[in-house]
Amino acid sequence: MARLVASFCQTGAVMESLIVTLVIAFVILLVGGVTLLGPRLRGRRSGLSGGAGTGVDAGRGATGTIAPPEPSADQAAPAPLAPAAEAVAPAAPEVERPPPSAGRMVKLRSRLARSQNAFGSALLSLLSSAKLDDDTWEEIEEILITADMGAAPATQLVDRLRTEVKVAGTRDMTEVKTLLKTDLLEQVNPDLDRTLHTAPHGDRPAVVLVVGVNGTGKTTTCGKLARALIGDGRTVLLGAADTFRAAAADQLETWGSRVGAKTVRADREGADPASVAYEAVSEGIASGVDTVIVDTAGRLHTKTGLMDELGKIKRVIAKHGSVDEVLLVLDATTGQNGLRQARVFAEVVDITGIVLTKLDGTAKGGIVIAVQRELGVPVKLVGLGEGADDLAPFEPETFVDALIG
Ligand SMILES: Nc1nc2c(ncn2[C@@H]2O[C@H](COP(=O)(O)OP(=O)(O)OP(=O)(O)O)[C@@H](O)[C@H]2O)c(=O)[nH]1
Ligand SMILES: [Mg+2]
Repeated sequence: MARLVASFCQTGAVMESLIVTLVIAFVILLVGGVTLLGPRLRGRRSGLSGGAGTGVDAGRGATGTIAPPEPSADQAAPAPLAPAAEAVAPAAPEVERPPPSAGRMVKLRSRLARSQNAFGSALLSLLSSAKLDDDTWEEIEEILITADMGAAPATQLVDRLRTEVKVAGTRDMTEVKTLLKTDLLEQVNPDLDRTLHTAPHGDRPAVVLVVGVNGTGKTTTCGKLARALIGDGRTVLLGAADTFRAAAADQLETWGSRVGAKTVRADREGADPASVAYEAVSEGIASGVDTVIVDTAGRLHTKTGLMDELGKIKRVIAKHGSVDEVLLVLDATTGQNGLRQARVFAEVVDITGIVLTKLDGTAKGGIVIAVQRELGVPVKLVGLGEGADDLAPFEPETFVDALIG
């Protein structure tokens, strides 16, 4: 019995030490497991909560690289939040600073020279031909007419040049070229007053009304003109009196927002254009801008409708004071059609200046001469491309130089 008890006691001690060993092994395993798994779990958590799922985070999780120590409380808050806040904030629209308008035509001269090259070189090659007889002079006249100069000015110019060449008794090309330039310049009429009246009258802004048929470039011209004026140091407000399509007001607003000019527009399509124009001038007065530019619609179902509308716009704006400029926008590529349009507009509104657009895309620069004669109104601005700053004050000398080279 005593031997049985002793053996039992011995087995109990062995069991006890076995249990203690097992408990120690279990604790070691538990601690080791937590230490190994901890970084992995933390790594995955940072990728998900960051939301960005950056390659760096994903890589950490995948490779099980030990995560950097958690930042202390005072470091934690601002550092990761700052870039996130920057990314969420809406980007403020960037307001451009357009270049001033002076000297633009000289800068854009190459556009003009490119498109008018055929005209100039054809004239010069005829003038340099061995025999300057009746047929040659007739051909010269034809070239001038083809360039949309108009029959009467073309005949006048040829008659004059013919006499001058005869009197001078010269066939020297430099001299003949000078004579041609002088005669062309006279037809373009450098003495016309081409001042664009955009300066405010005391506390009232100058008002510029832009008219013309659809597609000629009215809205583009309003936008380019606003840029040019702002480039010259003026403040401008735009009035979207083309209420035919909401897209027309959007187009104008886009131009304005690029240079920080506000656009007054109707709250619905088909609103009364005259009241939008009136509102624009009222707001221009209230906000103290220098110039208000009003864009109008070019398409109406009937000619009478369009003309009545323009007449009304002008009358309504005039309640605030005078309208300083009524600019008729003509597409230089439309030739005789453009002249017909000019006549119709001139019957309804007193046009004070012509904007000839798309002169970069036609060899028919003679339209400058024809339209000035037709309306007795000067070309004040020319469009020489689709770029934002491709609108230039018209300079007769630069124009003729570009034509003849
Ligand atoms: N190449 C060239 N394109 C021009 C010039 N001026 C305007 N355009 C283009 O002519 C097209 C018509 O211009 P808009 O300003 O929309 O014409 P709009 O007279 O306002 O037309 P509606 O609003 O439909 O009556 C646009 O594609 C302009 O980029 C220019 O001087 N040269
Ligand atoms: Mg338009």
